[in-house]
Order: sequence, then structure tokens, then C-alpha cells
Amino acid sequence: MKPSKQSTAAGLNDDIGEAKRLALYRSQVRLRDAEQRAFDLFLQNLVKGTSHLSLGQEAIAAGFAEAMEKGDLSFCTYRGHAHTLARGVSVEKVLGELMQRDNGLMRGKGGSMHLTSEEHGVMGCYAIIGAHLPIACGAAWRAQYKGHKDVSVAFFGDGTTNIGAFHEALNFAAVWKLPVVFVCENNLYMEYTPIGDVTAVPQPAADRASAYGLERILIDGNDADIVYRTAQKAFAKARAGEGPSLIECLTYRHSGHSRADPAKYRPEGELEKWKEHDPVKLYRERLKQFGVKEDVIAKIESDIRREVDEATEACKAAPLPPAEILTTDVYADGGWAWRN
Ligand SMILES: Cc1ncc(C[n+]2csc(CCOP(=O)(O)OP(=O)(O)O)c2C)c(N)n1
Ligand SMILES: [Mg+2]
Repeated sequence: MKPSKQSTAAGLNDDIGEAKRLALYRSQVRLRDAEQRAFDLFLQNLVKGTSHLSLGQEAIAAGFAEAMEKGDLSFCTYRGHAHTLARGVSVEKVLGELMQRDNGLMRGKGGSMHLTSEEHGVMGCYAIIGAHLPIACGAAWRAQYKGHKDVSVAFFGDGTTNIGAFHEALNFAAVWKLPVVFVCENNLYMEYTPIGDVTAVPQPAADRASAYGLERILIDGNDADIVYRTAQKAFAKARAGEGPSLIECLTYRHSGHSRADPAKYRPEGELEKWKEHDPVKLYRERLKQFGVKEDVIAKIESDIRREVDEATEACKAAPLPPAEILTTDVYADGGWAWRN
């Protein structure tokens, strides 16, 4: 997608307020720095197993998480670091998990693709494409049945829209008017295949919304203000009992699909073009347009740098998990920890 002309005009509408704007920037810088560090640690052979980065997609995680309330639930894919961090899980817990240390979020037993924190509303990262969409519907159905006001939010990629579970979940959510928000992060590629090569419509999620009686929502996913406003609207609709939303966010991943992918299949110059519309860079400019002083911005950046450095050191010093935990949090112990 070309950088949106609308985004600047929309961004200058001061309905968000300085405190929230600073929070949106802080969150995006934290996601960027933490994931860049994860990549450095992988190059040092300190990250075990595979991992999928969201570098370039930060505005979506930050914008949605900042619009969520405590108790709202996030359901992620294997590309889940950013969403987990954006809900407030610490950088140390996430990096520790990637490094398979005892201080990790799952004490090193899950790795990059299984980040979960019930306390923060992070209801897991799912490696099977589309698997979490019906699960998010189940969580939303529970909220509807019990009269709770929480919203379930399922994040997924463009490729996921060609999977049966996507269509089943959309239909079910629309028929039952469930408080669920489906967020498609259209980064133009599936694993290595351009989404346009294998999809019948140009916009894989937005162009299918009408099939389920839903509004067509297609936004600039690199502009955190636009993401935040769209999320707020969808959450208000869900909380009012008016049913689900399907939001397609246009974005681009800066790195390959996973750590093993050098992304050589992308046309020359495409990455550079998208980097001109980098969400972090864009939002830094936005803050300046609203009169935020350079030293305030620089302090946010240096505070995050320190946080990521300290988290890295803590993870490097942390022990491996003890062997005894192998048999905890699994069905062999009755699965009690998961019941309520
Ligand atoms: C049911 C299923 N089929 C295939 C795969 C292999 N696979 C892993 S990621 C991926 C691409 C998904 O692309 P997209 O939904 O656009 O998400 P992105 O990785 O771009 O965030 C595929 C096909 C899988 N994990 N699950
Ligand atoms: Mg994709």
C-alpha cells in the first residue's frame, strides 16, 4: 500500500490526547526494540527454536492493546511477541521465554510460539493457521452468556483468510452477534507466497466482510492513531451487544517470515518503500506535529533501550528451568491450573 494521504489529516484530529499518544509511541518503541534484540540474540545462538517477528507491524499491536480494557482477551498467531508485550507482559519475560530460561513467561517450556498470560488477557499464540478464530468465538460466547463486558480479539494474517476456520468463525460470530473483533494483519505475504497470487479478491479480509453482513473496514495498519480509533469503535460496538467486526490492517513485515527466511522472494525496492512508511518513524513525526518536545521523545527511547538492555542481561544470567517442571502444567497433572 502507498503511504496514506489520509493518515496525516486523520492524525491531526486531536481526539486522542497527549497521554495516550505517548503511550502509543512508548509501546511501539518497546515492541521494535524488544524484537530487534530478539533477532540479535538469535544471531548469537541464544534464542532456541524458531521465532516470527512483527518488525514493521507494531502499530497494530500497540493501537489495539491501547484501546483494550483490562479483561479483554487477545488471541494471537505464532507471530505473537508484539501482541503479548503490548498487553503489558515484560520484555524480560518474553525474551526469557525465547531463550528458554527459567525467568521466561512459560518458564522456558513454550518458546516463541506459545506465549500465554491469562493475567494480561493474552490467551495464547496458535501455530495452526486460523485455529484461534473459533476459540476466540468461544470466549466471546462465554462473555455474552454470562453478561460480561469483555471483548475477544483475534489477530491473524492475510493468508489465514483462505482457511475454512476463518469463514466458519466469521459466520458463527455474525449469527450469534458475538463480542469478538477479527483483526487481519495484511502484510502482503503468507509464508513465502504473495497473498494476491492465491486469493480471489484484492483485499483478503475486507472484501469478504459483506459475505457475513459486516461493514468493509480497510485501514492503514502502520498509523497507530487510525488503528487505535478503529479499535475503539469496534470495541464499543461489541460491548453494546451489536456483534463482531472484521478489520483489515495494511502493513508490511520488515523481516522474513521466520528466523530461517531471508525473504529473497520480495521484489527489489519493496521493503525500502515500506520503510518510508515505517510505523515508529511515522509516529515520532506525529508526536512532533502535536508539539511534543524532542527531549520527551528521546527520554522515552532511552528508557526503553535501558529496559531492553536490563532484560537481556537478566535473561543471560537466568538459569535453565529445572527438570521437575516438565510434568507440571500438562494434562498429566489433571490440567487443574487451567480450570476455573
Ligand atoms: C493449517 C496450517 N496450514 C499451514 C501452516 C503453515 N504456515 C505457517 S505460517 C503460514 C503462512 C501464514 O500467513 P499469514 O496468515 O499471512 O500470516 P503471517 O505469517 O504473514 O503473519 C503457513 C502457511 C500452518 N501453520 N497451519
Ligand atoms: Mg501475511
